[in-house]
Amino acid sequence: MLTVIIPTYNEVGNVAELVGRVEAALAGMEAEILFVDDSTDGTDDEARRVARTASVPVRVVHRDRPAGGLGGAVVEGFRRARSSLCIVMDGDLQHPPEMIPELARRLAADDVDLVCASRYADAGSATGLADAGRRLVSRASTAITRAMFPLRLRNVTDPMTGFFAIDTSRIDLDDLRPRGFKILLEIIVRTTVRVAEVPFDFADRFAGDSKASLRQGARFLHQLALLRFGKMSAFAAIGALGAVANVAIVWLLTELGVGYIWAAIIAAEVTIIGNFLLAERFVFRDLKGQARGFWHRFASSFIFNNVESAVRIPVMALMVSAWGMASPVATAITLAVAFLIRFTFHSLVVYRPRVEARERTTTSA
Ligand SMILES: Nc1nc2c(ncn2[C@@H]2O[C@H](COP(=O)(O)OP(=O)(O)O)[C@@H](O)[C@H]2O)c(=O)[nH]1
Ligand SMILES: [Mg+2]
Repeated sequence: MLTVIIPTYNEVGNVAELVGRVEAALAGMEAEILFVDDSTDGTDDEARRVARTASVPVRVVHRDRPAGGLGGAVVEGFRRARSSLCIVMDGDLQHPPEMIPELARRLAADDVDLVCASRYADAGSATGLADAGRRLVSRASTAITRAMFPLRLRNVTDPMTGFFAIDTSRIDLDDLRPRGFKILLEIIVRTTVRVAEVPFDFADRFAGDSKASLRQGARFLHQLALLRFGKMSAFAAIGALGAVANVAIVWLLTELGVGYIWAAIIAAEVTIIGNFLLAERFVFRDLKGQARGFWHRFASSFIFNNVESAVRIPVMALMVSAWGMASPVATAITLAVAFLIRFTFHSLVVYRPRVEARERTTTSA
């Protein structure tokens, strides 16, 4: 038995086509389709209408008070499903229903509890993301998220995908705090599921408009902050300490009669090295074992930080002179962006596991 859970919010133009393709994909399987609907456009009535002629059971749960948005709808679907084997997919046909049998088959092999359909695994693609801007946002937020959870997400290339198969008997639904769009991330980070991936091509929407928005983006950042404050804030604290040390060293050296330029260079390099050693000890301790050797890590971190400072200062100057931005604002923005890039680089590149280490853990997170 398999339950296909489809969260919907105003997808009235997609329901008939979707059910048609899902039922074709489910041919020969014992399965049901479960819509968890928060719409105001009659998607639920349309689903009930289509259900009458469908060849698989179609149930519709309409939530009058939609708690937790999309993530809340998915968890509601888990609770109401007749089967603990569930497939979650979007209601706009961006997730090809023809992949359902493959996901179900992979889940049935009992070495995994969760199978993600990935846009970013080797043969997958994300061309259905509306424009270059959305693609960039998706790529960047995926990289930052993977940087924040390098161990859990080691083998998960697309933690934001909404297309996955899961055995819900392997997780405790009460552990989840769904909010907004990213329920899969919530599951992977808050539970201890064994994860596998299959690639897929993210298609264009069949009908209607995307509900992703800046507001969803803000919720997502909030969710990330709640899920993991640890690593990133420790890294930030070390960075702040480094900034203070930098100023102190410049002061001390100039007091001792060293020229300002030399004092600044020495202070910068000393802080870069100091920050690296502190981050090794306090932030990335758990990743050291599987990463490359000390001198490799040191060299990549050292080079990165030097390039980063060399680039950051002219960029800041440009923002002030060419765009007329106030210099404290320009400084704050470049520092914030540089911080995110630096953290992502360290987590994903400097402490990247060696190939053998990665292969040893292909299915567990
Ligand atoms: N039940 C429910 N479904 C939602 C909500 N927001 C979005 N969805 C559904 O989640 C799926 C993905 O949303 P979509 O707008 O396509 O996001 P995008 O693919 O990232 O552009 C679609 O099936 C939406 O109808 C919500 O608040 N409640
Ligand atoms: Mg969509």
